[in-house]
Amino acid sequence: PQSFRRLEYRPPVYTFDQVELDIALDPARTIVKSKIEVIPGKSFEPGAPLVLAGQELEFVSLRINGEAHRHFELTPEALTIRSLPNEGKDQFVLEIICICVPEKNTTLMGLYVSNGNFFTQCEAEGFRKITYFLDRPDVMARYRVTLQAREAECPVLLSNGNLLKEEKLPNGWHSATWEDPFPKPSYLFALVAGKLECIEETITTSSGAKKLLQIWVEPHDLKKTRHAMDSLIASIHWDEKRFGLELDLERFMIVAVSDFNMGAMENKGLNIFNTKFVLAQPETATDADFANIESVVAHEYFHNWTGNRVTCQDWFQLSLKEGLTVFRDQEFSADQMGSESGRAVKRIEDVRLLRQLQFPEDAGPMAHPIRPDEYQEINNFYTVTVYEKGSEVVRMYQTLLGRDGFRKGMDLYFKLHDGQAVTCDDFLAAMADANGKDLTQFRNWYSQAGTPRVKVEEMYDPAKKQYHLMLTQSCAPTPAQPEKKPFHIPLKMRLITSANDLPEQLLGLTEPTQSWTFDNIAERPVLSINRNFSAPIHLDFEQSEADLLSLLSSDDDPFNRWEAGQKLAMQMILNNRLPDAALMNAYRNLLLDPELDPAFKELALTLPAESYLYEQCSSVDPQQIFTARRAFRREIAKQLQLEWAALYQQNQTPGPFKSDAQDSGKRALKNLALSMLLEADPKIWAPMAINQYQIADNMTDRYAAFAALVIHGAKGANDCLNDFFSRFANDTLVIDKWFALQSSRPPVDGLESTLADVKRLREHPAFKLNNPNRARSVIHAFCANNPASFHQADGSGYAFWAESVLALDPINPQVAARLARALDRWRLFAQPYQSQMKAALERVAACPTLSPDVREVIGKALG
Ligand code: B3K
Ligand code: ZN
Repeated sequence: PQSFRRLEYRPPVYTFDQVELDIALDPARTIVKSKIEVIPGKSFEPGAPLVLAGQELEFVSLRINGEAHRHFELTPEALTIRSLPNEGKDQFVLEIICICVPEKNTTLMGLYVSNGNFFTQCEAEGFRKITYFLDRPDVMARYRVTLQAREAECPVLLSNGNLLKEEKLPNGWHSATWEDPFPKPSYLFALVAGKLECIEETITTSSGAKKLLQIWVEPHDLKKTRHAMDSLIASIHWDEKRFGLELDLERFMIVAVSDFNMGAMENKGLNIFNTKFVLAQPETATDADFANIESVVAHEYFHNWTGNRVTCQDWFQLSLKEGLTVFRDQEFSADQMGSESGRAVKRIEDVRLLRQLQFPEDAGPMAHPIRPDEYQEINNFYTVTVYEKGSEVVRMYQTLLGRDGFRKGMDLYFKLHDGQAVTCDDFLAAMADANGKDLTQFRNWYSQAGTPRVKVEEMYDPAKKQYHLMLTQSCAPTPAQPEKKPFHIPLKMRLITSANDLPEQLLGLTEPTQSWTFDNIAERPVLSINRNFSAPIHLDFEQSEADLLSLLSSDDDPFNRWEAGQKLAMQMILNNRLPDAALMNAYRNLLLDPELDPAFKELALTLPAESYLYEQCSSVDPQQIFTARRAFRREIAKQLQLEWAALYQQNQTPGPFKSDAQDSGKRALKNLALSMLLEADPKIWAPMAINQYQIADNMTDRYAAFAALVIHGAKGANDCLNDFFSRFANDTLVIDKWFALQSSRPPVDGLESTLADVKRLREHPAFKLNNPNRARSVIHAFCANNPASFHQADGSGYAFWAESVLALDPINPQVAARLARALDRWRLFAQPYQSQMKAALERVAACPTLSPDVREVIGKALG
């Protein structure tokens, strides 16, 4: 398979200035005419051919400076044009006509049809499926786009930028012309056409300019757009306030589409979203959905500066825009929580996700630095490493430089690079230069994969009243990186004593081993280190249970308070122990503490995920871990049954539904209490869950009750399943939840296996393999979110996985490749699981027609 390497980057030979597109939309035969001003690029040499990327296109004609041109070659991937006027030294005008077939396009890259409407997805390399082009992010051009379609079928015609004109054409056709004043790479191009309606608002931005905001959806979804609009407005104001960044277009549009490979896409002025991240009403969306919508809307909006105004030189630099934009959306969401404890809750959620998903990636066969050096298929590198670890790396700049220093770095970055396609080095240099800091060693975070480990050793000398701390860092080998250089690791720490008078400090761990001595420490302190998760590392610290309990009950850093509880639970679960009296007491006190945020209590009483527990083992027995974790949970459920019952009553949220941090935190705790009660005794508590299911006025409560019944195999679960389906039969996103809940149900004694259910669900009339959300709600939910059902000793889960990857791949390689990742960590598992997984991987590898996407994932897993 072909690999692309970061160090092989060459600037473009030619580049584009002005691009005119004329697109006549027809599902069976869309005619694309382009007229492009071509000029020499940075690597230009006289006589060099112009090589344009193109895929799955029917070529019609080529003209240069108005004349038919015959000197070209066509392959399935490229159009190579030779004998350019004056050896290409002068600007010339290239005109190409080609045809594509949107209705046949199931990959959802390029131009495709969803529910009868047209949409595009061009990042990373989808534009080449629309026309022949220099489809690379360092070619930035100005676009003027005319869309034509039959008015009856496509009354709405949208593209990037500002609307210039609309015209009636003969035979029931019409057209709209859009112009984007900002130069952009092709991956930010978008068009949307069809029967859509919008809500709109006009806002005034910081400079006093009026801007039109629109959210376009299918007509029946209009009533579900308010929350997305509020989120957009809040994002616009936040970016002005926190970073001084203003919306630069007269109009900003969001469009929702139900067939979409990922969450959303930041096309300039025309963001296209998976419906899942736009549509919400209390009756149909959970608190988690509301929060996700807010953060994805913010994320795509923030890309307007971090990604669009300043873009990436090449795809190896993806984290330049993604890590930074995730950091920005995390900070935004934290601020939206409205309190310090809310910010901590958001931080815990983000770290939990990082450790559940990114740590395994960083320890597996697909491990790569946040700036990868090699890829076969770029779509495989939109990873939790590039995004979430990338965000942690950006956060470390802020930790090292302070908020003001970070802002100075951002200001310099925009001052130097607005309108350019740049690299991660440029970002680092802006941060360093704006603050007069040497960040040379910090670069290792960009070049080295793997999660660093920091070993903590401490010693207290009561005679000298000295505390000694020794930190040792290491990082396990990852593919192509046997040896690692030391990282610059910022560690927030505090020594906690009964006087409670020592301040928080920031330690910079830069050497392999480093020691610190703290004087005048009156008594043996309890160490609180890596506070607020200041660095994305593993801590190897054999802290006593007594110290962990003390942190759990009183660390003033909420993250480490939570972390102490997680560590205690993790150690006990992995040692097959049940919670002891001391831990139970700590849990009880925490739950009863009136000062603590309900959302924090919910997080503190939620056990570490199985996927995180796996990473602590050298040989994983998934059934054993499931059983130990479940027994541990049941013990907490049973011993605190009275407390759970009280919390259930105390955390009701009467009055009209609000998706704010306070109410959603209460609902989270109340619904954890409900689930714990069913864990303790489904017979007694099922009626309360059924009642909640029936009277709920919002999806959070209805779904939580439903899920608790299904997960605990309670009586009444089946009635709920039937009721839920018929109640929401017309709401695709809610039906996705119905599928996903059944596929992610862990094993229940006395019930048939979840795999049997999943196989039935695949035959359900409402199941569609072509629709990514629906496919994910059944297949990915089972293979990636239901470890105890998936990892069966007889390999039946893995066989289902292999069949599903092979079935999805010819339809949609990106969705298939995502699923293929589910077996990444096969080498970590004990027998017989390991051999069974290997056999399933080999079965997929044997397919001769695999997409490059799946081929890369499977090849690296077996490699
Ligand atoms: N930039 C897009 C992701 C595109 C994925 C292409 N396979 C969404 C985002 O990160 O905002
Ligand atoms: Zn992004």
